[in-house]
Amino acid sequence: MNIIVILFLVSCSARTTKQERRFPDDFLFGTATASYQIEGGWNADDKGENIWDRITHNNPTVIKDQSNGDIAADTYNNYKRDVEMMRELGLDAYRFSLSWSRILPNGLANKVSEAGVAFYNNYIDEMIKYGITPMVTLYHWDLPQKLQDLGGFVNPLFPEWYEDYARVVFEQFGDRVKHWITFNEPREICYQGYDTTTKAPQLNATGIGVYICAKNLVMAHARVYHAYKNDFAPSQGGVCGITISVNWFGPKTDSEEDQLAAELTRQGEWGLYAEPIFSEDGGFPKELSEKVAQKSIEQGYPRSRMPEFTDDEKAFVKGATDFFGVNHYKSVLISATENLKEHVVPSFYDDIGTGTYVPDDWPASASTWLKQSPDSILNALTHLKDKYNSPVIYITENGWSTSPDAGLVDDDRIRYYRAALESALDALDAGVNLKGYMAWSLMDNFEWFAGYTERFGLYQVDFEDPARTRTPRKSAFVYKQIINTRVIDHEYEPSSMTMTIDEGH
Ligand code: GBH
Repeated sequence: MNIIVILFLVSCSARTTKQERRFPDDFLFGTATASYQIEGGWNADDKGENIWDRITHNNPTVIKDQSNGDIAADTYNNYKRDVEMMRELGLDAYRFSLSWSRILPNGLANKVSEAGVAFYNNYIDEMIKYGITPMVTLYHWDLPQKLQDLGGFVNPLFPEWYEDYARVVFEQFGDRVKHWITFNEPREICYQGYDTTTKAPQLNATGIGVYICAKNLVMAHARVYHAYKNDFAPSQGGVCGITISVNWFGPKTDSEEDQLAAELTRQGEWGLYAEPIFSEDGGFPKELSEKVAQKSIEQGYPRSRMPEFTDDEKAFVKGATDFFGVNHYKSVLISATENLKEHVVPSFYDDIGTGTYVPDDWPASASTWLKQSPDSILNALTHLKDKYNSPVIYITENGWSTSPDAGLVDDDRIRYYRAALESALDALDAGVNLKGYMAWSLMDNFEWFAGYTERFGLYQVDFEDPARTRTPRKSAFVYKQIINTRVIDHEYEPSSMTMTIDEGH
C-alpha cells in the first residue's frame, strides 16, 4: 500500500514539473558548425584560397598545435554521414556556413564554381530529404584571400563585394534555404581580426581597425538584407538576420560606476554591431562613441577614430533584420575600479577602460575563456528583449569544450547544456521571443587558434583516422532525448551508447 502511494506521488510530481517546463513544438532545435572548421577540401576543385588557408599555411605557429583545416572533419567527403548524425539526434534544424572562396574562387562574382555550388546543393538536398531545416550563415570568418589583399572588411567597397556574393548564394540556394544569417560574430571578425592578432587576418590596427570594420560590416549586412527582402524574399519567402556574440556582461557590484562600466563594456563587445541595426536611434552606441571621440581628440587625432553613420546610412541600417541571432557562451562581471589592466594606446580596451572578473568557483571547461556561468542566457536575452523591443531571437551557438583525451563520457558538457537550456526556458517564461537553439557543435572541429586541442562536439571526431570517424558522446544521447521530449529530464541516463535513427527522421 505504502509503496504504491509513494510510486504514485513520484510519478505525479515528475509529470507536473515536466509539463510546466516544456519547449514549444515549433521551437527549432539544432546544432551549428562553420565551413572552415569542418569541411576540409581546402583546395578541392577550383576553390580559392581564404584567410585561414593563408594563415595556417604561412604562419602555423600561431595555431596551438600548428594544425590547420586542410582536411578538418572532412565534411567535403563525409556530408552524408553529417546528415545521418542530424537524423540520429532528431534535429529540427542545422546551422552551417558557406565558404565564400569555394563558391567564388576569386572572391568577386565574375566566376561561380560549379563544383562548389554542387557540394552545397548535395549537402542541402540531403538535409531537405530528411526534413531538416537548413540555417545558412553566409560568412563565418573565411574571407577570400584576394579580397583580404585589398584590405578586406576595411576596404570601402567591401559591402558591394559582399552583396554580389550574397546574390549568387540566394540565387543558387534560396529555393530551399529559408533561414539566412549574414555574419557570424562581428566582434570576433572586427575586434579580433583587425584590432588584435588573435584571429586572421591579424591586422593589429589597435583602436582603429575594429571601428572601421564595424561600420563596413554593418553596412554590408544591411545591403544584403535589403537585397534579399527586395529581390528574393518575395518569391523565396525566407528570413534574414545576423548573429552577434552576446555574452552577459553584468556589473560586479550595484554601484552606479560599475553599472556604467558594464554598459560601456556591452556597447563595445556587441553594441557596436547591434545598436545600428536594432536600436530606435540607429548608429553606434552613444556613451562609447562619445568616449572614443573625446579620447581621440586628446590623443591628437583630427577626428574620432570611430566613424559615424550619416542620417541616410542610419535609416538604411535601422531595422534591417528579421531576427537577432545570439551566440552565447558565458558571463563576465564588470568593474569600474578593479582588475583594470594596462592597454596599448590607442586600443579598444583602453577606450572601454573597464575591468573584468570571473568567480573562481564557476566550473571550468577545456577553454581558458569559457566557464559555466549562472543564469547567463536568461540575463543576456531579457536584456535584449527590454532594450530592443522584443526581437525574434535564435540562439545560434552555445556549447562547452572538453580536452581531446576526455573521451565519450562528457558529464560536464551535459551539465552545461542542461543548465543552459533551463536558462533558455527561464527566458521563454520571461516573455523572450526565443524561437530556436543551436548547440555548438554537431561534432569536433578545428577550433581556430586552439587547433584540435579543444573539443566542442556532441560527436567525437577521430582526427587520426583518414575516414574522420564520428562517434556520439553521452551528451548526444541527452540532447536527443531533450529534442524528442521537449523537456529537460535531469535524471535521464542513456541506456547504451549505441545510436539509432528513430522513425520519422
Ligand atoms: C564561437 O565564438 C565561434 O563562432 C565558433 O566558430 C567557435 O568554434 C566557438 O565559438 C567555440 O569557440 O582565445 O582567449 O582570445 C565564441 C566566442 C570569442 C570564444 C573569442 C573564444 C577567444 C578567446 N569566442 N574567444 S581567447
